[in-house]
Parts: sequence; C-alpha cells; structure tokens
Amino acid sequence: MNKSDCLFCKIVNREIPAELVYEDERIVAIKDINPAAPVHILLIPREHIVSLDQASNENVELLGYIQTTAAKLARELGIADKGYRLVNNCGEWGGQSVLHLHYHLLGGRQLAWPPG
Ligand code: D5M
Repeated sequence: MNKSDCLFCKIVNREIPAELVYEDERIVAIKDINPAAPVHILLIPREHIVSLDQASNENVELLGYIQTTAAKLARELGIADKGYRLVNNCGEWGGQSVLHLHYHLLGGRQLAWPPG
C-alpha cells in the first residue's frame, strides 16, 4: 500500500472525516471509530511510517513526542489519575490493521493484562 491509499494519511490530510481531539505540526489525535475503552484515542504522526518496525533512529524524537503528547492528552482527558495504557500494535501478529504507525491511548476503566 502506498501513501495515497493510506487511510490514516487521508485522515491526517482531512480527506476523510474523523473526530479530531488534538493536532499540531507533527501529529494528529482522533477518537478510535471502534472504542475498546471509555477513552480510546489514536495518536498518528503526519509522516507516513508504516509501522514501528519501519521506524529508524531518525524518528526517535517523533516517537518520544508521541509519548509525551499522549501523557498530556491523558491528563487533559481526565484519565491520568487512575492510569491508562499506550499501545502500539506492530505487524500482523501484533494486531496492526492500519499500516501507518499509530499509538492507542486507552483509559477510563480497569484494563486487563495480559492482552489477548
Ligand atoms: O488499529 C487501527 C485502529 O484504527 C482500530 O482500532 C480501528 C481504528 N480505525 C479504523 N478506521 C478508522 C477511522 N476511519 N476513524 C477512526 N478510527 C479508525 P490497529 O492497531 O492498526 O489495529
């Protein structure tokens, strides 16, 4: 799949509507269309990186920025005090269905471990 066929590139470029929670020059955050928790946000870099497996040391700052922004959003959304989870699904066995790197921010209920 190339960038022009990528669902999250289309969301980032506002070609497909999504419930935007946050955006800046590097990332957008949207509500997951199929929420697995009361709060379920996707943090998506504007840059098309297929997966964490495809990320390189050039992306280190971006990856850190996604994490600190997730923490900021968690606090703003009121899930930080009780706790939350930040998840990256990588590849087929990791459960990745959209081949554009993204992180799931999940919270608002007690989360189970280990995941399925
Ligand atoms: O996560 C991909 C996630 O993307 C999955 O939880 C559903 C969500 N998704 C799919 N299409 C949309 C749209 N159009 N808006 C919002 N959320 C969407 P993965 O880790 O790749 O399985």
